[in-house]
Amino acid sequence: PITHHKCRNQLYPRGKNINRFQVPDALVSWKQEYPEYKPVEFVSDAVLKKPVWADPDFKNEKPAVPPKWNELDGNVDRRSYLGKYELEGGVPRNPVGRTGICLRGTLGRWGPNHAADPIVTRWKTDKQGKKVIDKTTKKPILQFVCIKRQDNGDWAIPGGMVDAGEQVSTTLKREFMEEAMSNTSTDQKNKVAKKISTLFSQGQEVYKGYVDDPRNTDNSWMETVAVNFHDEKGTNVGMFKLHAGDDAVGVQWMDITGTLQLFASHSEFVKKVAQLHNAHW
Ligand code: RP5
Ligand code: MG
Ligand code: MG
Repeated sequence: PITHHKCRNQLYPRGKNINRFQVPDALVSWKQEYPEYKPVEFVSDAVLKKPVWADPDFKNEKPAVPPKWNELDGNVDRRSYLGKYELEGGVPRNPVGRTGICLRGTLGRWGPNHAADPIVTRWKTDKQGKKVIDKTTKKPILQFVCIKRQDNGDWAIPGGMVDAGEQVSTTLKREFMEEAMSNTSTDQKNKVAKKISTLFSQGQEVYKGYVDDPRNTDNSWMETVAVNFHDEKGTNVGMFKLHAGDDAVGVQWMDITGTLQLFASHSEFVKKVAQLHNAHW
């Protein structure tokens, strides 16, 4: 069974000293009785302002049109990749288990919040253009486009939220351009757009499901589709200048190794990419 760690037992991100209720490993699952469990209630100011990307307060307000849980609700996808989730007090319950925080935290949607993660790779090469082989595993080393997140300084895949009604394929490309190639000059734009379209037309899905994201709560959680776009010859995006933008404050081609420490469950997704290409890990 899947479990979560990064959304437990620590300060809630972007909150004002919101400490999660302690949940020991053995009591994560809802199947275990935990009578003392009292999750801390938290909704961020940004969510309380009712921006377009957030749901109404379904717990306290009775909207004229009730949400369609576990369904495609208008253009909001309330379906989970983990199957049908349960409701508790009229709102979804995190299928992976307790997090020590309830309500939505900083997430906009009750239930699944859908994201997409583009993992753009090339081979690491030396000055002569030859693949660099790792000394211990004797396997070639892959590099991926990695961004530094503004919110907590973690290195991460340049992913982002799927907007209401947006196709996942659109999110993948849009987030990559926003976070990793933000200031492509106008004279470069057409050339870049063409190349990026070619690269992004042949992705390989490596993961679809729950993300162990530090923002998850008992009622709201992240799910993603992670897709690999590989520039085999390094002649596509491998040649472009990267530039951090939007909520990214840094960007670089990062070597893929087993020691990578990335945001949320991103190391797990990147590992799958290494395996897919029989590369060093
Ligand atoms: C993670 O949060 C996903 O894997 C994705 O990378 C990211 C989306 O959130 P923002 O980058 O928009 O904050 O759970
Ligand atoms: Mg973004
Ligand atoms: Mg992002």
